[in-house]
Amino acid sequence: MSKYLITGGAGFIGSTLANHLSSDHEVMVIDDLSMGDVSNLVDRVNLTFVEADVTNKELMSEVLENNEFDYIYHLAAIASVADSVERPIETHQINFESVLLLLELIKSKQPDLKRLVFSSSAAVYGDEPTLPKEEESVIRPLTAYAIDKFAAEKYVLAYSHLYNVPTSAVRFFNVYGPNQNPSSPYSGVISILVDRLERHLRGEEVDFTVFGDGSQSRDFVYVKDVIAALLLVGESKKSLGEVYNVGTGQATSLNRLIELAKTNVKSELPINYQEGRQGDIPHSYANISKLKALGFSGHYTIEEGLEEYLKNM
Ligand code: UD2
Repeated sequence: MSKYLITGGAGFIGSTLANHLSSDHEVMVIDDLSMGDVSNLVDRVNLTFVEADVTNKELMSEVLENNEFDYIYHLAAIASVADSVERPIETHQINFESVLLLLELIKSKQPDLKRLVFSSSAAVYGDEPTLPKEEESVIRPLTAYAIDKFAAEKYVLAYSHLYNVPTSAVRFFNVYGPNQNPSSPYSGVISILVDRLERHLRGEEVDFTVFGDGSQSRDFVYVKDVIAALLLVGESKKSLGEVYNVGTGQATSLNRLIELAKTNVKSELPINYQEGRQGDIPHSYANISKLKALGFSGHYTIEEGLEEYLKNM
């Protein structure tokens, strides 16, 4: 039995990881519930929930002083790019300063930590058009969110060679699956689509808005594959001090996604095409060779992931 700390552990990816681990391991979740929800956490036997903000120095210091963790997954963040543009100072405190604080606390209080895994984002690649995105591709972070993620990622990896703090980082592409909050217009497109499908099937008069002509494409990766990647990166020796793309290596257009989802649940949900979003990138997908070289093999194509997700709708 290992001991895990998961920051942002009541959020979408964090709670999926916490629920997966807490059947066999001891898990502590820290979350301020700004995006997450305690109801996402199912197993409470091996799980301790602490409602707190990761920028709270006293609290974080106490947690790291009084526990010996084997693994720390830092998933807490302002996850919305739009929010980061609205609130750059708060974003910087949460998405960057909390990481530096955590690194310093680990350096002084967690000598036996096996790994810190930091969640970065495909946003770091920005609008650089070369595809697929490789870890060594040109980085062109364009928003407060992307700049903080990239800077934090660099710090995390630097602590590995500067101070021997065992770290790794992952760059998530477009993660989807149960428990993703669809409430903001900037929530993941699949969570919004599934919410509209659910409501339409219940008889509500709703439609789904496509920004642009729907030809834009993304690398949509199912959350269960993301959990497998997070565990692999955390446990592998080779991943020490390294960053990994986490995606499927395949791009799917929004139009294809809508067609798949509608066919799957036999829905006639109306689609409303509007002008494209400012700053939207046309295409994005990952080269995942580096992750595969660690032994990763994704189990879910977009068809399989969507089918499983919609089954539990
Ligand atoms: C993703 C990340 C974002 C950042 C960015 C970097 C998510 C949720 N967001 O943004 O945090 O890392 O990548 O490139 O993973 N769309 C619609 N209708 C809707 C919602 C979205 O048409 O109701 C479109 C949107 O304009 C975009 C596509 O769907 O073209 C995907 O949108 P998204 O917000 O899910 O993800 P993305 O790639 O823009």
